[in-house]
Amino acid sequence: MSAEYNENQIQVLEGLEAVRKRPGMYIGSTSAKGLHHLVYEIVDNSVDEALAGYCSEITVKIHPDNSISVQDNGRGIPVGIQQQKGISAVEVVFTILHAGGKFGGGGYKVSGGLHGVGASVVNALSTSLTVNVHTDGKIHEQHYSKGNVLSPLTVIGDTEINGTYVHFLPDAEIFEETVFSYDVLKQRLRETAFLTKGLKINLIDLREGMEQERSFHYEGGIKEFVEYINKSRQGLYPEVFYGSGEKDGVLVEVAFQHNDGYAESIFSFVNNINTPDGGTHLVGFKAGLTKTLNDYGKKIGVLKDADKKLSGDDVREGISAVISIKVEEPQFEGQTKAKLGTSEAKGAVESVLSEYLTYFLEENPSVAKTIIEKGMMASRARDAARKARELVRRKTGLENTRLPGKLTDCTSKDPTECEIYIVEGNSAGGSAIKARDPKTQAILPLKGKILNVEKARLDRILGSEEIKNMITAFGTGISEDFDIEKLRYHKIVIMTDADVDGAHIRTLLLTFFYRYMPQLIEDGKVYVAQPPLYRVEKNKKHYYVYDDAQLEALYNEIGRTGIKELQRYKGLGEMDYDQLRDTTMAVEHRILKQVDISDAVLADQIFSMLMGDSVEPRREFIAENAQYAEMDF
Ligand code: TSJ
Repeated sequence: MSAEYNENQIQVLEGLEAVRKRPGMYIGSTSAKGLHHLVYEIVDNSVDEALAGYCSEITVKIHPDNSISVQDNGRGIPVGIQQQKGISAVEVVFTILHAGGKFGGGGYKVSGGLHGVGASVVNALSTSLTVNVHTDGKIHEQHYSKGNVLSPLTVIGDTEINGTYVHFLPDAEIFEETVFSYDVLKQRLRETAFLTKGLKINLIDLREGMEQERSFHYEGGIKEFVEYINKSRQGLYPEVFYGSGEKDGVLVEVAFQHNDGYAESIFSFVNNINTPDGGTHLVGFKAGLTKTLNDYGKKIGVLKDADKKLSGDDVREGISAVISIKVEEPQFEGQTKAKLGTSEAKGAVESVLSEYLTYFLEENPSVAKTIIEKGMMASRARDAARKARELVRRKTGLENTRLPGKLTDCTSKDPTECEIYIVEGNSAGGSAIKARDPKTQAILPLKGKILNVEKARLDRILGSEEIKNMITAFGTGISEDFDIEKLRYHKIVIMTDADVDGAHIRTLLLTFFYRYMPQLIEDGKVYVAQPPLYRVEKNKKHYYVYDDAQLEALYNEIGRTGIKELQRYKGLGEMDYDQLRDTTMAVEHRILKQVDISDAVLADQIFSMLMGDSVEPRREFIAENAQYAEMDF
């Protein structure tokens, strides 16, 4: 190793040591989420190359040792010496913090992970990383470990292709989870492919017994994304609207199609990053849609009177839409940086949408009429719902705080320490009442299945006894009336049986929260209790086991012989109340899973696929996503 390399090494350690010390600051967490983030950081570099027009295919492989390789057919990271640092651009990319992609002339960096930190962070957090650059007929290779340079960039052979290949093994000392999920990567890579029209992305799992592969390639881009979102629903018209353009340095793409449902599914992205909290681009979309449709309705004479104007909610009933913008230095706001603040984005999206939509409506008058009529129906239904809500409010005291008879409330009145357990069935409700801490834990039993809210409008939903009980117990109201400040319990815990019915009820509840009290989920107030699946007894010791993998692990630990008892709990009702307390409810022992819809696309897919009317996509979806068949969020 040459003297220069020793010097480099010191420099490297200075920068990347910080990454190894506080990985969470750079990749969000060291959980499975952070682990998968590494892949996106690398893939985003290839996506940039595709956006610059030089790359058409990316292949991601999960290797048998849970390492990942990413290969593209772009120009290859420049191998020449970079003036400023005196080392190759390749080495800059992998050893200098924040250097990812921002060198050389030409293409600007538009893609990037949530934290936008790039390849050097992945390098710092990998026990080994190898890069191969195929360019000008030569293969150049360099090896690293934990951010350190192990060898100089070396020509190792000849090649006829161009591109970059990166292979890395995440450091098991850094990550709590080191096993990649094919399904998680699949979901994200599909989304990336939708957002990058024409780019082909392959995902290949090479792990033994898990061999599978998928390829995503959408010539229609976000237009096909909208078709995908609407796959399980009935489109109101055959065409998907699409518009694209540039204004004030903001590249805009929008696509939408209405379906015969009532829910609004709008997904927005900035530089290929999902913005679940929306922001200025979403505001621009909503404004443009409402205005353009009202203007058109007025022009054709159906929305003449001022009182017939459609509201934003009316024109968005049953809409599935994707907004994708690209802007050079996006400003993000809010706690989780998931909301776009860039002010030019509003005007840019609004003007691109208005221009293309006006033209689209003129060209497709029958589609235009369908959309306007849907909006008018929504408007009438909203009036009816308002009246129904007022009626319900008066009749049931949704507004005053008369609590439902079925609720066994806790004694504390401090919402921050209060929890409500929503329990499947009256008998389990009885055990839960005995198992709870009466000071902080309230119990609300649910009778059977609640109404499927995806298939009903608000007036009918509010007719359901189970739903009314929940709303009054929570104290928040719903939809436009929802007020999180009034929430009486800061933890809402869904506790259902560990079987298919339990999973169904859980999904129905989550659908209801997602559609009518989304802030509950956004603010992390909703949890799923994890009752054990088995109780194992051996040598007078007993063990609670939460899944089959854990059972296998326990057998490996204590052996299979001499087991006195193996009880499989089919439902909460089979547990004694003290077992229920010790395993599932007692704060010091229980496992609660916080419900998280940051991956809104996935959540929406699950809800609509599992709830919607179309049987075939549902069957297909369940077959493809076995873990969601158990509806495990
Ligand atoms: F960053 C990285 F190392 F993680 C990485 C980068 C990983 C992978 C799989 C691919 C890439 C990558 C980088 N693919 N393509 C590129 N392209 C460039 O770096 C590049 C090439 C040429 C020019 C130029 O101006 O001539 C500019 C750039 C940014």
